[in-house]
Amino acid sequence: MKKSMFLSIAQNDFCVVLGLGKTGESIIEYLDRKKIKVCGMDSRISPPCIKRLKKSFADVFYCLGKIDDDLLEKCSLIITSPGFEYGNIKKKYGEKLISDIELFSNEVKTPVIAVTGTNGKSTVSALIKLVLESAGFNVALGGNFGRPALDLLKEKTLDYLILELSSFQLENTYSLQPFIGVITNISEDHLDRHLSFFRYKQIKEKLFEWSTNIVVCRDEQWSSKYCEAETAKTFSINKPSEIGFGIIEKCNKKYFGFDERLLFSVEDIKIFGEHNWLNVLAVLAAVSNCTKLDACMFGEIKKFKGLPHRSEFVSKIKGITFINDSKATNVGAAIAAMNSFFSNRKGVLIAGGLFKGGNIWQFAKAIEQFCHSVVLIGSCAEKIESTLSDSVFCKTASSLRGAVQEAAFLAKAGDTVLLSPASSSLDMFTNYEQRGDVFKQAVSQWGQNG
Ligand code: UMA
Ligand code: ADP
Repeated sequence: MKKSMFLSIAQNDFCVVLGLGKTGESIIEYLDRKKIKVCGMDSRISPPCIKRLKKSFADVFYCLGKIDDDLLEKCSLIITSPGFEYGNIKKKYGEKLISDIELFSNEVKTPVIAVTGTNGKSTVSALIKLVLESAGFNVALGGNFGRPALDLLKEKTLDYLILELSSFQLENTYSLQPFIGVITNISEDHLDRHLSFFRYKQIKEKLFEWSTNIVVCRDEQWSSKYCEAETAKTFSINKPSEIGFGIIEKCNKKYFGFDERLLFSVEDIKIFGEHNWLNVLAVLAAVSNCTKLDACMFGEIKKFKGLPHRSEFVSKIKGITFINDSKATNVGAAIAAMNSFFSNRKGVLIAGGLFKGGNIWQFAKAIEQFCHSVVLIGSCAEKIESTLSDSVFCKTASSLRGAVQEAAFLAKAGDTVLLSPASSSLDMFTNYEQRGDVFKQAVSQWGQNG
């Protein structure tokens, strides 16, 4: 069912905006432009954007440090930020609860390329942007990538709008109709909030129901029914099927390919690991819906060095390579990284943090397969440790700096030390960026002091 509740808001009604971070700020700005009365609400006494909000939107009523049920009851519409954990509010007021993406969907005129999935969203979104720009298209990128979707509506004369979407942003969205919907992959994540994998997967899959064209991975268990669709462009780590993108092996070399055609060698790209081959294939499949693929676009993909904190090379010191994969906040991402960096030689993993749910046994099995040692940090350290057998040497550390010291001590020349936590950073850091930065500083300090 599609909802356009926003369109029926009367002049004297008011809306409640839940969460006063970046998204909340963009919603208030949008509603202010529409001259709609707003109450901004946040469970925090001093949410991140409050000073700027009070200055720019002095007429707005701000309810801070609590969630006021009376106001929720009286308002005509509740617009929620992705990070706001609404729990019972959804049960009680679900009929009038929407996301910022729903507001965006009611207004956007530019064709949208929507990218979701458990891992690879940001890499795929950033690459689609670069490739389309190299072909002369005017594009903007936002959503979970950082710039709130409503902010993107200010951009004029765009050919495409690329929207990275998290499950939180898809959840209370009903009217989005993307020109292209991409799902990179689906594995267990955010189970602390969605409670079951079934529910999480269902939310992600909604994107395909809404999209005119879809880009789908053939290697996923859930995806076969979508691969058959006429509107589908498919990709796989295996040989391309009749209609799809894939990896072709010829004379012991591997190539990105489409049907029988070789496009370019996997060795030509700078981003590391087979998971990034899949990301490149998803980008090629998505862009092929907009225009004919050409050598200039391939050149752009080859040049791309990757985003910070994703399988990022930090340095090689005393023969030990250090990789920062702080953005790997779930089990699937960390396994993909281990598979990339440790498949030829076992290494040292630094993992742990705030566990969001997922298959911890599968994680332990991968650690045993790929690592000779692991250093654990954060609130889930003990939980991970208890699942590991004696086949892997395990240490815990009380800080990431300490973990780097331990890992460097355990590594031999020729080894790789990989930070790929499989957990969110929020028990020890402000965000994954801060965690990655601390890792890089600790590595550099170890290099100086030994
Ligand atoms: N919070 C409270 N009380 C409130 C409201 C929020 O404590 O009343 C806390 C939440 O627990 C949350 C934090 O505040 O941890 C931020 O929540 P928010 O929705 O206000 O965050 P924004 O600043 O608006 O940023 C959000 C996305 N954040 C989340 O989904 C947690 C950003 O994605 C996104 O870039 C931005 O909107 C613009 O669209 C970040 C993210 O971590 C990168 N996303 C998760 C991920 O990628 O795994 C989903
Ligand atoms: P997202 O935006 O979905 O979090 P990113 O592109 O930021 O994805 O990558 C986050 C992490 O996920 C990377 O650091 C890497 O460990 C892992 N990753 C990236 N692409 C894939 C993929 N296609 N499959 C599995 N894991 C991936």
